[in-house]
Amino acid sequence: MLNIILFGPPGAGKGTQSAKLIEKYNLIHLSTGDVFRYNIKNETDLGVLARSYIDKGELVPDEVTNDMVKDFIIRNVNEQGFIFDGYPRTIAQGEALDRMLTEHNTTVTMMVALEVDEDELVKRLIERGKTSGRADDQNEDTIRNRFKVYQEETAPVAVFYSDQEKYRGVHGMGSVDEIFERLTHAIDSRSEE
Ligand code: B4P
Repeated sequence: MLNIILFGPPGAGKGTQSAKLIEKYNLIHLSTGDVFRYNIKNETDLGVLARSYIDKGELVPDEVTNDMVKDFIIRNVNEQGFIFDGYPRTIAQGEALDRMLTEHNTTVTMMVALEVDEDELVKRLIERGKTSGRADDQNEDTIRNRFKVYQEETAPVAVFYSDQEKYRGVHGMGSVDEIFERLTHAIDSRSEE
């Protein structure tokens, strides 16, 4: 299986690039953010819980997120591979993902990380907030809190995969197509090794 973690801070373009990557590599897309938003929209118990964290710019607790990912992997384990978009976001999630994949005799192939300046990120999120209806994009304090949480809890996940020699950073500024080309180059050069 080709299992790729698409990593980066809020607004880095993970969702945008995932949509293109799944088509090119025929992979299954798991965006934990999308699954939470679907549950929020449908007012499920998971949605009510997730909303109480997301609207403040906090992370949904690891146990809840990991159980959701576990179910998703079980349902799709016969596919060619996964793009994990926005997951793992903590070291505990990274460790859980490694365990879940090992149970299915597979592993994380690589992490590709979109590297984008914070000023550009804030600009993109505020712009998206004008049309997305997402409460977490509308308030600058919430956006700043998401960056703080990213630095404290999520950035260390890059080190976790770097230590396993699976990390590749990709410049995430420029047009969507330019960035896509950089990502595919990083992925293709890794799978040819
Ligand atoms: P996510 O849904 O993962 O979203 P994100 O980080 O805000 O955005 P992404 O990087 O996907 O950006 P996008 O392509 O849309 O997370 C939302 C929340 O859910 C989290 O804060 C957290 O609370 C919760 N959550 C999710 N996963 C979790 C987990 N594993 N554990 C715990 N909690 C979790 O791009 C952003 C904008 O930029 C778009 O408007 C896009 O059009 C624009 N854009 C993209 N590429 C561009 C480019 N090249 N140039 C200019 N604009 C660009």
